[in-house]
Amino acid sequence: VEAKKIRVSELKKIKPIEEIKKQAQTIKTVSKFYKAIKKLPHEPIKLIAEIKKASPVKGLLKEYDVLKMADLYISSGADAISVITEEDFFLGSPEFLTKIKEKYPHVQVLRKDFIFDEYQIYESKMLKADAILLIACILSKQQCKTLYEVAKSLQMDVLFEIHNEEDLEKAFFAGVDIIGINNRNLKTFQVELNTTFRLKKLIPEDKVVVSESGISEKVHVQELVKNGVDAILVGTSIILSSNPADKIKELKN
Ligand code: IGP
Repeated sequence: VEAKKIRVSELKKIKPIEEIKKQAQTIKTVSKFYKAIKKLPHEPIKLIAEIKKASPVKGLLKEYDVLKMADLYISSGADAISVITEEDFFLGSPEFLTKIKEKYPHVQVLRKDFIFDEYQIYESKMLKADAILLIACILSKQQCKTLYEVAKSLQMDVLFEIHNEEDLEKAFFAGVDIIGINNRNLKTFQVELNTTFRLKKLIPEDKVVVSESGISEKVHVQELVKNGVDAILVGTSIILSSNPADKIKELKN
């Protein structure tokens, strides 16, 4: 986050916040991300498929063509796409997101990055993101609320990511409508599906709940459905599968 803060302050010198804000406000698109990932009672679980090339834990996952992968995700029934735009640790790029959205304007695209400044939210709108990720544990309670409201004012949705009960308090304070429960423990990097089961019970029924990270098997999905989860966010197991299309179909149906 410290490195990103320097980057954002550099960006502000090139294009001041008032300017990017004005530009972002002229874009009149309205996000349909919420609707795309809310599961109705008799529907299969919703799946957000992630475009990522590397992670700090696993290093480089696979080299692939981003547009081809997006094409495959969409034709296999993914309900939305998450694009990691973070460049230093995940080898992402903001360009990946814009290219996907320009080729598939109807597909709902989430920008995954470390967002802590409203400047990055205006930038996300300019990149054509439908939704952004806000990670509770890197933000203060007040920042969560303010950044959430900035995104909403631009007609973008927010996937609000939590790891524990303390983060969940921030979600309530900010008044978010989509909560992502990250199963990856940030200290040990172990994934623990139990995190979703534990925290889901504390979330009111009217929220959309997404279980994130480490989902690789149909049995995981069946358990998540039983626990009332709306959607899953899956990257690694799809990307590393010898047949990503079949993996998506297997997890969803
Ligand atoms: C996807 P996985 O284990 O299926 O590749 O996980 C996603 O949950 C993970 O990439 C993620 C992430 C994040 C990445 C969740 N929250 C925040 C970067 C930043």
